[in-house]
Amino acid sequence: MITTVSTTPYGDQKPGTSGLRKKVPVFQQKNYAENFIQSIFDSLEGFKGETLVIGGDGRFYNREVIQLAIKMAAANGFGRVLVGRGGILSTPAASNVIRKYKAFGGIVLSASHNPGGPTEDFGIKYNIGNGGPAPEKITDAIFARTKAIDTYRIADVANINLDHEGTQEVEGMTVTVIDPVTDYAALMEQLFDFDAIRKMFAGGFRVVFDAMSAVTGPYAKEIIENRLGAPKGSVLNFMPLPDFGGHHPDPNLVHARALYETMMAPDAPDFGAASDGDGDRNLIIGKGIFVTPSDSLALLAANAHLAPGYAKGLAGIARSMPTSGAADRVAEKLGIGIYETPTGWKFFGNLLDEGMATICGEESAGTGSSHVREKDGLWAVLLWLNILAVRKKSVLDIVRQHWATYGRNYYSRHDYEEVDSDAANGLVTALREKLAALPGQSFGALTVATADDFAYHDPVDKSVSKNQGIRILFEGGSRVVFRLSGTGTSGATLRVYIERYEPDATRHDIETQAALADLIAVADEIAGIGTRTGRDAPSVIT
Ligand code: VG1
Ligand code: CO
Repeated sequence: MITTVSTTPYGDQKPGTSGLRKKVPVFQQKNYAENFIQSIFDSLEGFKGETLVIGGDGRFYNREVIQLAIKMAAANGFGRVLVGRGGILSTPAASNVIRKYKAFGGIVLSASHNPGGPTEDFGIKYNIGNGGPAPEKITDAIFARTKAIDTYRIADVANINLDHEGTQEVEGMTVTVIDPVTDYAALMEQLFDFDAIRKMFAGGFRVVFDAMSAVTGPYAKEIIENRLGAPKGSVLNFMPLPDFGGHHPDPNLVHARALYETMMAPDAPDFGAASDGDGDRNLIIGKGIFVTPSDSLALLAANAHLAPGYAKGLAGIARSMPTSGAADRVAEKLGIGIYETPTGWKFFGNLLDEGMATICGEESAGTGSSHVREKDGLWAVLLWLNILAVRKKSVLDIVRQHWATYGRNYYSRHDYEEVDSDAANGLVTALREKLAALPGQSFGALTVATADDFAYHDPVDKSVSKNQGIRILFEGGSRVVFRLSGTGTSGATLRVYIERYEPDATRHDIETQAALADLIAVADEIAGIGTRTGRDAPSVIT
């Protein structure tokens, strides 16, 4: 039986950089998840009888919302749901399933790298038929709908069994539970030279992959250990847990500290990597060297032709605006296009669909390609392994050689988390008011060349996205960028991105924060970070 239930709007269901993210107790309010899911369906057209993909990163509340989404999809007229066994699908795997089975779209349940558990974070995101996050036009429509919603539709049936593969029926709609790993692993086998990587492992190359008790565990076990033959035990923390073992599944130097220390030890393995809660981010650490995500993007682009899936070369590279310019130098040398987009993977979709870009990346540890429409943590790890298997050099040597060829972009991001929202907004407003007066002003040895609030003009659909981050460019090419996070769930998070280009190879060994010290001081001087936020240091430095 299908029921129509009366409801009232909450008013706070605005999708951020990557879907709607809130604390679990917020999602547990009466009709809260139902309102959002119905608002998604109400914002779409033409899905009668079509396929919807549903899956999530296995965090606390995943199963409950998957049950709701299936019952509501049936009541709203979808013809088929594909759902990962146990409700599990990593974000890139969900993107692949949507594309492979020509689904109308997908619902991905995750709060990515944020902690999980009864009082931690949850999230719902809608992906369109190309497998990527819904563009702003759709997320704006969803938000508008959440403010007006008065009913939702749901099938009044018992819970669906998610733990056995096979097909069931819910009010005329079929629900097929699929293995979450199979299709994804097959895609990776098409892109990379598994034989070469297998040989490298057989020759004693040591890899360690930390799945952080999150969704990539089953994928990494199957691919790295079973198919590529890395010794058992190479994949750590491979059991997805609803609370990620109480940790932040955030693959950075703070939350993946143990991996970092392993890789800096004298007897370190050859290659260390980690992924986040939903499997779309990556951390790459070689023996004795952490590779910044911006450098990793540039390196992967420069070497991608060594993997079978990219042997024909790249059409172009796209990076988010705050990501360092290291990839720009590679694009210039390859004679291909480089695109600068706002933060958030949804902005890469059009460039990938049109064949303008092949590889994309963000400074926040996201890298991916045209194989899916999400960033893809394991993909980045496998591309690195493929490159290492072909070049037969250490990560350190490869990175150094890259810097020697292209110069080094010193880069760091300073996050001020859980700052008072009014203080953070005040800081940004004051900065905006200052922008016009900044060019020509000097701060010590640094002179401002240009200052603006980044606006993106999508070359494909011609849409314009304004207020995407304040950037201050200095003469000589250094810059600082300020923006507020769109994924946080409490207070505001101010992100300050700092970059300096160093062409001189004799100066490639400076400690990063030291190399950026003068810019860090000027960022504070211009924005008044300390005085406005009351913080004397960032919460996280990456
Ligand atoms: C952050 C990152 C951004 C990324 C987004 C989603 O957004 O900065 O680069 O696309 O998270 O990634 P924000 O608005 O907090 O800066 V994930 O792995 O959380 O889906
Ligand atoms: Co993520």
